[in-house]
Amino acid sequence: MVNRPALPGLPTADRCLVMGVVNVTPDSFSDGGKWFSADDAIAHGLELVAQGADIVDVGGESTRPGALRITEDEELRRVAPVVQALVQAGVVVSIDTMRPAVAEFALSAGARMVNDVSGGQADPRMPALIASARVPYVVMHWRGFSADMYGRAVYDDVVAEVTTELARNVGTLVESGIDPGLLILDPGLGFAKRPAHNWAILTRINEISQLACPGAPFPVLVGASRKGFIARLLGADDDSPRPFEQCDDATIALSALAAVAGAWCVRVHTVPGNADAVKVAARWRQELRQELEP
Ligand code: PMM
Repeated sequence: MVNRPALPGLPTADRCLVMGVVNVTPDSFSDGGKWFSADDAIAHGLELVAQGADIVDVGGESTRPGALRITEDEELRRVAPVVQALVQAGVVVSIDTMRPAVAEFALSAGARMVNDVSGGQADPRMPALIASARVPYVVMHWRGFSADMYGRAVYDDVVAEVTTELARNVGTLVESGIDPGLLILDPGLGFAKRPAHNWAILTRINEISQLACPGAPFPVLVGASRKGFIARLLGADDDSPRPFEQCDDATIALSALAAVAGAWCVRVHTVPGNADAVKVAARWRQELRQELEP
């Protein structure tokens, strides 16, 4: 099953896309502080593109578990120069924000898509902005802000509940006037999810895509890169998780698996190995298709 619609303003390819992450934050989950100055963040975004990223996702607010929110002014101060410079350099920029004012600024500066980890639930003004801007919009599965998200990581059947909750949210967004053809779904790996929940979801990406609502099948974005469930899997015998920056090879393995399973895009912190992985996956899928043809 291929979910690679042409989304306005975004690149198309006969493979899963690669979204490189630029976190302009002092405290992000896995790379906090590394690209906190605008100059470092811009240079990093350009490097990701040179290495093969199709899209660069710029975010100013950390969503690591337990993170407290920053002000809108601070978020804008962090991302504005980075978005502007990357757009001017011709980069396809995605803005990672839950705030309509930040999204609006980034879009006016030339960003092509909005990646909202709350899927419009953090700020009720976001859906109206997206409806009028008519840009691709990432709707991630989200149960609440990072400060206390693990308290909400309770599921009987995680895939059924994630798909039901995403479908409900998609319904609300479409009622607000958003074209369902512009929606990209994301299961929200690590967001109010324990390791076992993330693994269950990863093996059933297709069910996220095939949500029972108008617009399906949806393109699916997978953000597994350097997440804690990988660090736990690869941890030492004493149960200590492996450091995040040593989880990049496993992230590459997951990118290949997600791409073979039909993911539209993988969101990653390092690009070269992931860019290779999605090409390998595309070739794999081509072979599978040929086998199916009479
Ligand atoms: N994860 C993070 C931030 N933004 N956006 C989407 N769509 N999906 C994700 O999984 C996601 C995201 C947190 O990871 P980071 O702070 O290490 O970038």
